[in-house]
Amino acid sequence: MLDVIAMLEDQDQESDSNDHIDAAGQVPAEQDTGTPTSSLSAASLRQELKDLGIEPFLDKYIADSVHTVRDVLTAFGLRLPPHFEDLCESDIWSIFRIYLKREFNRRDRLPHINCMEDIVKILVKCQKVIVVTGAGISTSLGIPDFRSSGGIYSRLEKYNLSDPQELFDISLFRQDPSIFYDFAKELLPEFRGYSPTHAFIRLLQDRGVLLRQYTQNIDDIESTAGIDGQRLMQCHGSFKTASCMTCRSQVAGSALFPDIRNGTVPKCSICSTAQKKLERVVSNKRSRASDSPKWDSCDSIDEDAVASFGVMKPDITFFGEELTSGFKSQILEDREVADLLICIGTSLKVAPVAGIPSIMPPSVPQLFISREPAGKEYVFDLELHGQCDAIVRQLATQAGWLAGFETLVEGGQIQKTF
Ligand code: CNA
Repeated sequence: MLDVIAMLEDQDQESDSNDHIDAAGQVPAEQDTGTPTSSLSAASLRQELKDLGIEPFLDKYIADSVHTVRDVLTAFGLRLPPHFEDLCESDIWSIFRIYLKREFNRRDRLPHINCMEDIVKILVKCQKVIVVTGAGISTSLGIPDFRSSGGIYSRLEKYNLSDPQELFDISLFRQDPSIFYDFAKELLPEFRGYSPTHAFIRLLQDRGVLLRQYTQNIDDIESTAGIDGQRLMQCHGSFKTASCMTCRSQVAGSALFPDIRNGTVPKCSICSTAQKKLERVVSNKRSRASDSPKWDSCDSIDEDAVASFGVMKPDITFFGEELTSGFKSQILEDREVADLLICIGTSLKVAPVAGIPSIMPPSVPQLFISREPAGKEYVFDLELHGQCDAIVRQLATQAGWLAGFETLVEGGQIQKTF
């Protein structure tokens, strides 16, 4: 249903101030010019919703029967996409209620944060910073992100996937691991180094103010940058280790790198010696070998398990797999003590990391740094748009930390191929 709301918002071509409902709760009649005559902006409506609460707001604007739900949605600056025009009133009601609930719960921007100087004042004083990172902090190292134009999702035509996320779908991997390994090389760093943005996060750690970095990245560059394992939550796992799909034995991720770079499917050294045994098990699925090793102890083996038999998989979390253990309890603990949230280089499209900003206490300042704006569902106190490496350099400069920052950046440039 939230996607439906996003669709409504995508239709919102105009700014908040263009659609109005008047102070007495009247949706003004459109004049011949089509321009609303009212004086109360969508922003004021939102404020009123927060002040009154959902039910009294509905009492005021809907229960009078003067306005329809569609009127009020329009006044909020939302347009129904053409293919929604046929929805019945009860469906529109459901969408409207979800929208109101979300608006009601949306945090308010902190009024004292309006520019970089304001956030720097907070940065130099704060003690417990949560940094949420995404693929954008590694693009300057030549690792493409997912969703930018030119990112990985834009290059997947040849795989005929209905959704680019399928590339990281565990079911597809089980069916045909070669699809993943055909492109996985793109995600491996070419050399051991880290970006200035990684250096900035390390600087926060060195200054003793990094509470935790929650990274969605799987490239494990945080380790190269020296982020302490206790301060790091690799929410989607990483290439640091890899496990066999069948016997679960674990190896260092770098053992797979030659295969990944060649685009070949890496195999488990333990299971590959047992290939003949597998063939026997497959031909007689119900049979059990008397010496029953771990990998054939089930009653039947399905075709996907056969396709991925003995295949090594980096310990990154695919869609359909459990998230890194401890994420939920850790973020709930951290939110209680954090005094600043910085999100860098992420489109905030993947749950549950995308939900971190909304679960922070509203009084904790929130900064967003990325090439593109955060979605409309987010309310950051400040968004700084552009190359994150340049923006964090500016922040370090204004905070008076430039020397320490540059030293760390230099350390990241040592190019050593794997
Ligand atoms: P995404 O959805 O591709 O978004 C990345 C965001 O970063 C985009 O909004 C870009 O505009 C922005 N961006 C790109 N480059 C820069 C830059 N130099 N400066 C500032 N902003 C920039 O990726 P997310 O991380 O949000 O999505 C989560 C996915 C991506 C996770 O599951 C990851 O595992 C996955 N991923 C990781 C890597 C990696 O580990 N390096 C690479 C590609 C994808």
